[in-house]
Amino acid sequence: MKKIKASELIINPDGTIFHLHLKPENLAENIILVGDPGRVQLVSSFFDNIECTSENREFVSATGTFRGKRITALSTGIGTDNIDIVVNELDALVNIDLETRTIKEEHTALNIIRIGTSGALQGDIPVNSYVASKRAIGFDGLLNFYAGREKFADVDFEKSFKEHTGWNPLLTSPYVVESDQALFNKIVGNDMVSGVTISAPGFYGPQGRELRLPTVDPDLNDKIETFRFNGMKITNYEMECSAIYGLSHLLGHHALTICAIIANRVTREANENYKPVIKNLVQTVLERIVM
Ligand code: R1P
Repeated sequence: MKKIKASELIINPDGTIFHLHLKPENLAENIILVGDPGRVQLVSSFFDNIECTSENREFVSATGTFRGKRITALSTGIGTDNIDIVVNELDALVNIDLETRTIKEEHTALNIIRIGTSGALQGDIPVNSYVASKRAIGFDGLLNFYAGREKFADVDFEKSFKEHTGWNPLLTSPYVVESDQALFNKIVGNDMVSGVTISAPGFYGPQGRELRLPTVDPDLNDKIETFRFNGMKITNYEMECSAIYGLSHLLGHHALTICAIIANRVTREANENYKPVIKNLVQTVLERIVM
């Protein structure tokens, strides 16, 4: 069987995986991803007990149980480049034997739920509401580096979106990916908006924010707001969902993203004191995981 070389899969001297600093036994099959390392403590504050913790760079984790079910809370930091590390290393922890460096015969599928913050792109999505991403549009280009993504691309959606926005060819071609249907049905309730989320490769220009630098297309957010495809409209911006969905799909994991809306880019409203809104979302998701 093919051995994965040390340069391709780096294992630390203590047996933990390179960036996440986790051993296979430290990881639960139900994983809550948060961007902010400080939110790991918020998630684990609901746990019955904490079994282990880890910390390296922006990757902080805590594994424990919530009402008897084993859950890992893990921070990703910001951006899809970090998600490339997180999802590949999570997958390696369960689907690669780190000692023999070979791919395991039996595949383990993880449930990966991102709980994040986001900006709404429709005037009727209020600040403090929750948007569950039914699908995501990656402005980041990460998935274009992986073979096989064309198998699940919604080419018509992508073409229609590019036509509607007059997509600037200097920008990376956007890719469309879906959440896991079963996980979506289990976790998403009528207290959440089902949406289409854009994951942007930056917070300012890539989301149409102009401070001192103008963007190449100052009307892009207006065009995004008016885009419609088979009854779908684009609901929100954040920075990780597309890569989580795309890599999870390619690697055989179940993924879902739910974000608290902390700003509305159309009405220009924002809630700077959004922590209780996130806390409520964390509790809601944990309760639905164990249902
Ligand atoms: C930007 O401020 C960060 O906040 C959003 C974006 O996706 C980006 O990571 O999500 P988190 O609150 O989960 O980090």
